[in-house]
Amino acid sequence: MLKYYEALADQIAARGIDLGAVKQKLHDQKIELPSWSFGNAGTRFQVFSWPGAARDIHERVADAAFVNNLTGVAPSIAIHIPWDKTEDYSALKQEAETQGISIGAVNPNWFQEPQYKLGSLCSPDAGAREEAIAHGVECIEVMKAVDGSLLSVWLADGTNYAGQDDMRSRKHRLEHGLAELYKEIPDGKRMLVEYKFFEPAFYSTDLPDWGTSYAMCLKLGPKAEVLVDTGHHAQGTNIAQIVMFLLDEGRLGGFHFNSRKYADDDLIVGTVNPLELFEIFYELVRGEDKAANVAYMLDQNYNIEAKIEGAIISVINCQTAYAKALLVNRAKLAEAQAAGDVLGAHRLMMEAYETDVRPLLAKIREEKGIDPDPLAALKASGYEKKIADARGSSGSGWA
Ligand code: RM4
Ligand code: MN
Ligand code: MN
Repeated sequence: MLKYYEALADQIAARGIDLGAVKQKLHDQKIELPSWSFGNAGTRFQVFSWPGAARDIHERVADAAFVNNLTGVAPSIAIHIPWDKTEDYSALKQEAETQGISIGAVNPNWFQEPQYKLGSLCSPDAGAREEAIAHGVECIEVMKAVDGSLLSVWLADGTNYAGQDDMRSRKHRLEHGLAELYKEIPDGKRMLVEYKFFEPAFYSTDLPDWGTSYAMCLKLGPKAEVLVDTGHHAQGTNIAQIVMFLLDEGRLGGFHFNSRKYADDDLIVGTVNPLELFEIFYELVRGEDKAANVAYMLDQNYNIEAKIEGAIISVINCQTAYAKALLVNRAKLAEAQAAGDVLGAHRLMMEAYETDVRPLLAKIREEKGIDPDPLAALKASGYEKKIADARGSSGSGWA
């Protein structure tokens, strides 16, 4: 790939794009890996065992660090509590740091305990609500101990039948529960509020869409921002427009990237609809400084595919979409838009999207001092065989 770099550089310059600025942005890009993607996972039909799947948080950290070493742009790992529960969180922070990564977002788990059958923060059961708040506070303590800056809130709360619970009361319980957690968020740290339009509840979801999350964040205060999980939208939703709106309002906290064909499939980002991912990254580029604090996280599982390879491809797909978005000539685009040149404007977007940026990404890696081809480096490393031999096939799933 590297041998094609000069030709690409000429092509980019001829389009009036500042290649040095593009490269700087690509050098600075960061994608956070989810700890849960390194263990065994599956659907509600079956969890498949994968040789070498991580068995605990220590192995998940090692795998994430390995992916960071090969890609150069994945320097943190998100954790899910209690899946990643450990005795000593400052030791965990140290352990990650010695391997060159940090602990990122802390994700409370409000959906796997029996008391959460009817919900967590929104449950009709006051005891369940109290436990849910206590768990959130515990996770904020974990966030402090690992020196993370994000509490990532996703609730499985909702109802399955009309009349099952009073939706208005649930809204009030949600406001109360979130406010109790918000009080505990230290200055300089943030609470990201995720939404999902269905599943596991199917009649109503207490935080069903970005607008509801946004309304909650406005009530809570400036440390609360919306988290966009790309898998959590109805067919046809324009996610790029949601990204634009939240950025412009200063309330886009971050992403959970994945791909979906139908539902919350958690497939590898950029595989089902790479054009949509490009459109999202274009809005992030367009947002300029307003996108400075956005957290880019993956939320995926590799169920039938190789996990380390899946993580590397996910990171590369995010780099690819970002690189292409950086190649849009925005000055020309603005001219075409102002002139009402509908298809001229569209072609400027597509010209960037259709550019083969692989030589550029290879060049960035070379400049970072890593192998220009991370997948070849993975094969050459023997890492997959090493972990398969050491760990066997008993890696923990959603424990
Ligand atoms: C949910 C949501 C959350 C994730 C869980 C495991 O659908 O995307 O972010 O933590 O799945
Ligand atoms: Mn998510
Ligand atoms: Mn999801």
